[in-house]
Amino acid sequence: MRTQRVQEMAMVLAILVCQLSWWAPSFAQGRPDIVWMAGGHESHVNSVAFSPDGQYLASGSGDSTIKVWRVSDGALVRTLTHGGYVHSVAFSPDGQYLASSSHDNTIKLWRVSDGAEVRTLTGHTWYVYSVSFSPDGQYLASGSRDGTIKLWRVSDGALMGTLAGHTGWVFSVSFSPDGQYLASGSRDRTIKLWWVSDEAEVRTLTGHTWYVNSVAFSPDGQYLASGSGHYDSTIKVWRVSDGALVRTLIGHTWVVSSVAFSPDGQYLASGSGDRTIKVWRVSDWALVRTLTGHTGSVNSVAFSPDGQYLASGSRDATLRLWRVSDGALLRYYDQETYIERWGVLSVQFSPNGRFLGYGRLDATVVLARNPFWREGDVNGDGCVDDTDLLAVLFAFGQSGAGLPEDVNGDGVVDDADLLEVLFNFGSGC
Ligand SMILES: [Ca+2]
Ligand SMILES: [Ca+2]
Repeated sequence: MRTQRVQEMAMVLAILVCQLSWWAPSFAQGRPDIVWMAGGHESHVNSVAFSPDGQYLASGSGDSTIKVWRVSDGALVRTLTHGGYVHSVAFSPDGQYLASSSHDNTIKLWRVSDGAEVRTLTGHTWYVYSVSFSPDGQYLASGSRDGTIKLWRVSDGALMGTLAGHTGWVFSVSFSPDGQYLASGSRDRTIKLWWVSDEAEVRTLTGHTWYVNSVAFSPDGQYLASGSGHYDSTIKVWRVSDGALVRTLIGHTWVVSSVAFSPDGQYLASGSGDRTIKVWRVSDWALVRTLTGHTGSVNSVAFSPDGQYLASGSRDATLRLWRVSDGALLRYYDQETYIERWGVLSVQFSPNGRFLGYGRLDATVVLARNPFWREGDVNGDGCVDDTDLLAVLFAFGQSGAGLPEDVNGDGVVDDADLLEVLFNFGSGC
């Protein structure tokens, strides 16, 4: 059946290639394209995360719950009650689990398929700020206000080790792309690098003169970037192999709240309390662009999976979408119920770049369409090609809400989606 379909479609492709004229997307600025807005939380939304298959968006809130939303229509799939203020949420790489960290000093692990609470990880003695899965999904790391990082085995919840040494709150933890290292940023003004295999400290990176709010590894694992608080306001770039300070990136005039590398590793973006986003070139660490326009602190920045766009969420209650190549502001998603600087706290692109999800201080979760997503780019690499065609063929006949291969979003992967891919074939490549 499928083989016959493939043959039929190959014929259609041949006909289409003869008939198609070049299709060029329009990049004109236009109306925000909000797919849905959901207001079920009772307190601010601190953290949002897409499931790896792009079907769900999870939101963690100060109301002590996590809500799981269906991306396709904004339906509330389930509400998970943690029991304390929820700081962060993260999906496991295989999409089976959702982890949440809370002010009740615990981490909870939930099964995505039925919302069952798989286990509660206890041991921290103060708020758990951040939680992160290792790239292979075997481990979970948690950073706490108690000054420690704990490493847990996902399969049985065993505590593999407590990484002690920081003398201040641990704000953020991150695994290196190869899963060998764990980095932690602390209020004690240092970053520590740890071996995951034996839970030992590799080294302490010193030099920041104020709190280290965020850390991020470059996609190739070579560098670690750290963003610091307002009496420092710099980003430092470290070489992971020997801990050498590669560069101090100077320019922000207030707290650096978030740092993010582009997926292709060419750029580093930083969001700041000085209301700007800065884009740095990794090859020479030059400041290539300062994105201005926000009228409040920038809380969160995220690159699109194809690396061409940057989304920023701010305390000014807007979400902005920028083009990396020239710094143009392309979209401006305003909050219609503007009251007392109800800001955007967390923003994420869906795994294939089709959507933007963000959580706001006014308890709302928003899903917006990325207007520059290339129709038919199933895997989100910015190019519509064989890979996307194969993905649709492979998923042919599947039905369900929010399947990434369901290009036209009608709930079934069929001829229509194949045609969409064929119609846009070659776009962006
Ligand atoms: Ca693609
Ligand atoms: Ca479809």
